[in-house]
Amino acid sequence: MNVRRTCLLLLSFAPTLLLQAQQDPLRLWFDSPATQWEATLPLGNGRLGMMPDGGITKEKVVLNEITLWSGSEQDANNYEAYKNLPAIRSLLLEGKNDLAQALVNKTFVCKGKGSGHGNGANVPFGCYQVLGNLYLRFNYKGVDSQDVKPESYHRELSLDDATATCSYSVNGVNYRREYFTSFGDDVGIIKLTADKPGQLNFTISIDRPERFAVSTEGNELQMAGQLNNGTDGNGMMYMSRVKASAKGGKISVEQNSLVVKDASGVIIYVSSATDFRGNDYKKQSRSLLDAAIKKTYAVQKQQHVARFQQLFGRVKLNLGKDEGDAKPTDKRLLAFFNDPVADNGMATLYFQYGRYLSISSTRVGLLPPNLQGLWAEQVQTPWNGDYHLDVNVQMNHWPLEITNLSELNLPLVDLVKGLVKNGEKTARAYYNAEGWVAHVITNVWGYTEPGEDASWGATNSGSGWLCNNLWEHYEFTGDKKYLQSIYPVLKGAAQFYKSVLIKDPSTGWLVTAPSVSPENSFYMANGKTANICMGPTVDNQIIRELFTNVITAATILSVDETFKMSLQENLRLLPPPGIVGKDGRLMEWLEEYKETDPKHRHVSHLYGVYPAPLINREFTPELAEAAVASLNVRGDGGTGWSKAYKLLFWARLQDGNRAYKLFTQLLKPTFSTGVNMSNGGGTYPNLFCAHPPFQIDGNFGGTAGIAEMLIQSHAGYINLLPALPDAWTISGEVKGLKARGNFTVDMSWKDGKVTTYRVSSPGGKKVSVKVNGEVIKLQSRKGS
Ligand code: FUC
Repeated sequence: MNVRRTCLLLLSFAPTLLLQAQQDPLRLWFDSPATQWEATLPLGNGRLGMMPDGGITKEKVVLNEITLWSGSEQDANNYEAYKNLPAIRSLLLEGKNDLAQALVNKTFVCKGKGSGHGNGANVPFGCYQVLGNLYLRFNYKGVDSQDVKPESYHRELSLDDATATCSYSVNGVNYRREYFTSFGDDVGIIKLTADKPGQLNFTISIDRPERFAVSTEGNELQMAGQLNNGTDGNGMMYMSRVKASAKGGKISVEQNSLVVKDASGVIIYVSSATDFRGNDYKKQSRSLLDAAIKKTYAVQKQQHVARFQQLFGRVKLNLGKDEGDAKPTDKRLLAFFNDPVADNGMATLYFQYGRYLSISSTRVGLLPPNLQGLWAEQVQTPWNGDYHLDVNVQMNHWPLEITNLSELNLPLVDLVKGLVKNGEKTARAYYNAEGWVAHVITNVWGYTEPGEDASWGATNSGSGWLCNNLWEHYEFTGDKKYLQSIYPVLKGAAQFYKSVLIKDPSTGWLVTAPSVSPENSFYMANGKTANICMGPTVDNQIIRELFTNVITAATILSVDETFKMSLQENLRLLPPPGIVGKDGRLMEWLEEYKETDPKHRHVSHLYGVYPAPLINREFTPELAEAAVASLNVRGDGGTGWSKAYKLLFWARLQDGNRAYKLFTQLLKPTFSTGVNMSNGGGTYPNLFCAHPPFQIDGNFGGTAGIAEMLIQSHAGYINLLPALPDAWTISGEVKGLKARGNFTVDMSWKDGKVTTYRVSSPGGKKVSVKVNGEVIKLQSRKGS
């Protein structure tokens, strides 16, 4: 039977064959407690996070709450800055980029303390912070604490039901703990059991590194405090309440701890809230706790799992050869690095872990995942745990549409909508321009100003790049109401770029000035170096894409005819999506500067390859070749996110084996947490991505990359297996991936060829699918 006939058959008979795509279980597991935070197990329900280390005499559970930020709203705009714009531009036009940079640094950066150079916990920019640490200190009857020798230790995070466990035995008693951050009643829950009566003896306490007070009220443990707002000290307020119920034995209060004596089962509830956006945090933490305690554990757990699986269960993946789970995850990671082809299940696990982390770290109506998703163990989180806009927060959202978690893009959409008002002020202050702009960083307080140093802080394509994420949500869903809601945001961003573009005298093209190619620098003719330039490729691509999307949106919504025409006019005057240099590479800047670091981790001039569909094998084969040349010179090194980005580029360039190589590099085992800007990357024992330090973008970029190896839909048709690496050819199945136009795709393959596939869409509509090299036009099946 040929594939085409198979497909028609599938379209009419809805086979069940494809529904069994995944092998179970999906889990991380270890045979000892965690010895570093990056080996603990991340739980999260989009608001609350818990990371238990599974300790035997002392357990530490790091707690998080996605809104817990220091800092406060500020106005860091320099309202005089625009007066310096003509002088900065003149210097750029004269080729004096170093002098232009000096002037930018003097007159065109933020006012005040900016982001605190990435250490903003005590300045108005603020920092995403750890909420607290919950400690359980155990006594084992008849055994001195230093003599406790656990047997049969097992620690596990099940991705299928978003629950962690640990179990072991001491002195013939079997102990078990089960932890989850409930998607039901929105509290953290830990259930402890011993299989012999009266064997649970431990204390429960809570603290955080600073700004906290612990008290008790009845048998409830409370921790409350107020973070620094960066001005008068009176910033965000928070509260955590801890309560426990015991089977057998008794719970009492001693010196700000709960003391459990002689119990055989205990359930601990942790309820936390902040006053972010005026929330009544005391009331919220109270009512959530009260509601949770009333429910039986079984009901609570069942609701938790059911709600989580509504999202998680949408995609199944099987890449064949999957025996790696027999080893603990840290050992499996090492084995995979040494012999990747022996364990295709590692890619399945990494892929589904990325989806798990997305579901756990954001929630519709709240905040998008930050640099560490939801999980932070410090007060001064690296880079403030903020939202970096020159790749990082965007990458955090790249897997969402294609892996069928579309609604989790909405918190980012809300965040971006919230930037417009401040972004308008920034546009006026620095460029005397219309519309709105965001530079390179933002926070929960709506920061849009440049950073405090030109070398990284002058990127003004942050707002444009964010618009790509907003647009992709429309491309995948086709939701016109949504398009209407984001149209003013896209239009405002386009207005900004339209009003700041200037004519490059040597080419006549309209370009940005000043700007930078994130965060790279180059040699000038006089031997000096600079970052500040005119019309870096990334800006040209972002603006081209944005103008095109606004024109499309205005046409769909039948609005803004005149504005649309003016953008069309502008589009003709923009630089092309890529320019090939003398060395065959895609040029990073308008001029063929020599970069100071040819292996720089940022590769933003390939934005047109991914995420934008401007440069690819289908439409611009010469530019695609130039992108290949650029990537070869850049090399396969870099930070975690940089490797993930390169994996995505290679997938889009349809080189599955090179994409796979980057995937294996991304999974290089590491324990190192010190900042490494150029030659780091890797994966911690708990499969968190290492910049280093831990930064979650690499996890999400890697997840998106695996999906792009299996399916792409940017070229007007759905391309099945566009970049399948040799390692995955033997056989595989995937169910539930999404393609642009709101199509859901299931398929299976053997020997690198698609054998069965099914494409469905809510209304059932025409679609083109490229299967085994042939583009076929089909009527898609009607289905949800
Ligand atoms: C950008 C990157 C760094 C890091 C930081 C959070 O500035 O250049 O590598 O990821 O964001």
